[in-house]
Amino acid sequence: MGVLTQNMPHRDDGPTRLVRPVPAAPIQQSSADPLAVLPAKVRQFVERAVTLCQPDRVHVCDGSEAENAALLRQMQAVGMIEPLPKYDNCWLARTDPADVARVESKTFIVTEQKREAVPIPGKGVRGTLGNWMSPEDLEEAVADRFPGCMRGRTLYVVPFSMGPVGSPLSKIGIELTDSPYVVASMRIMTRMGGKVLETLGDGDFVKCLHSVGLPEPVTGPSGIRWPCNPAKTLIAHVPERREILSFGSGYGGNSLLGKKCFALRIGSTIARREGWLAEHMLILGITNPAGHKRYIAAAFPSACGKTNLAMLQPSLPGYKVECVGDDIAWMRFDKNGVLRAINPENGFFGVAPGTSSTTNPVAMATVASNTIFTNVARTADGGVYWEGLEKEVDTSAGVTDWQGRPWTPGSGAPSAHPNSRFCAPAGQCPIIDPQWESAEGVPISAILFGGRRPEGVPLVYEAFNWEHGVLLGAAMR
Ligand code: SAT
Ligand code: MN
Repeated sequence: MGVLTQNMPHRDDGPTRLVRPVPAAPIQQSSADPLAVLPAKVRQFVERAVTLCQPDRVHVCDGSEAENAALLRQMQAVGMIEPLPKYDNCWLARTDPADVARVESKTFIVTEQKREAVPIPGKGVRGTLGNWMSPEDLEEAVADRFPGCMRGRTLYVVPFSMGPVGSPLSKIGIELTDSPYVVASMRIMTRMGGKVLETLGDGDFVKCLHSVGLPEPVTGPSGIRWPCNPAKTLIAHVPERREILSFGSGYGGNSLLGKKCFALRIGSTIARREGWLAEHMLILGITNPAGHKRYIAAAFPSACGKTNLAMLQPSLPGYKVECVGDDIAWMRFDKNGVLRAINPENGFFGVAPGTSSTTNPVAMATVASNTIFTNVARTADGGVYWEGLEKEVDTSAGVTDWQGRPWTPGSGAPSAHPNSRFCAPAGQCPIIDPQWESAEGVPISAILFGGRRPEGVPLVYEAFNWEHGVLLGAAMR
């Protein structure tokens, strides 16, 4: 246990390299000791990761505009991202075709006892609710992957808050990553930077270690543009120590560790201890024609339309919907017994295909600036394109598909990867709820459960009361 709290063996190829601050050119950091700004516990965590992963440089992220601009420039220089001049400060990343989605089969919960992590099915039945790994197996897996894995790269220290910085419901994490794409994305998806360190002080935090798993030097265009190591991908969680270890993938929930790994998986174990709930739910406010407003939460699996529902424009006259969050809800009962929810995230990491001015004009407005697109197609005039935009984007000047190849409509293959994404700041959403950053959370009046059930159940049905609702929710597949 405690893979991050003890020194791991590493390949012996001479004396341990000194950690140098990042050279002046890409990113400026004034102090000769880049770790001087870190609280003692964070510093210890970073030093152990440096010993294990052997990065060439360490950079502590302050979250500033200047830092972000430098990172973007640096990624552009190596071809990891390209600008989308049709919009304001929007970028396109194309990943390795083998690294395009979250991989649940390689995602593990590490506990002493298997039954603490996953249900144990009867004989002959294959369990489908998560994967378990023993602490001993994790230690072996880490020793097989992490030693020296950041050679030639920069280790970025990313302090982030899930929930508004300093709010009593918020929690702090520190992600150490060797991917600048992860840093830029975490800056959108979480509250990230120096203010988080100040708020943290001596406090405890969730320890997140991420590596693309491909030390330099690498060869081949894909390895330089999008380093990853699909054969060795592993995403492991140790609830007891509040640790997350992610190796080999740079994509979405595999690498932006504040999202699924922290806000849902580690979050739900913290929540169980502290008496609250971490749920895969959107949160929205509905105002009826009489001006009465209610908030609801809704749970659907990934890529089922949570983002579209969270940004709904009602066709019923006189109704108004406002968005609090599109993916994750942290909920607890207040002292009056009212269930209250916050969105711990700071941005939307939504599926691009199918999003259009018809299906979700609010999302289209949200992603028009300061957005990182991943694996969408690109038009010749520097705009984005994906399946669902046929009626509103002129493709006559040419389209480049998500793998960088020329694409023509009707060619059979999709132009954008089906799991291509936009990563956009929530504050830019035109219908963001005025209470979306409220410290105590919004009161929840109902919970919707949804999924892909084309047959066997009615399209829509309603529970008689909360108790019946618990039964229906628990009986869903
Ligand atoms: O790739 S993510 O896990 O971040 C998105 C999702 O599956 O909801
Ligand atoms: Mn999700």
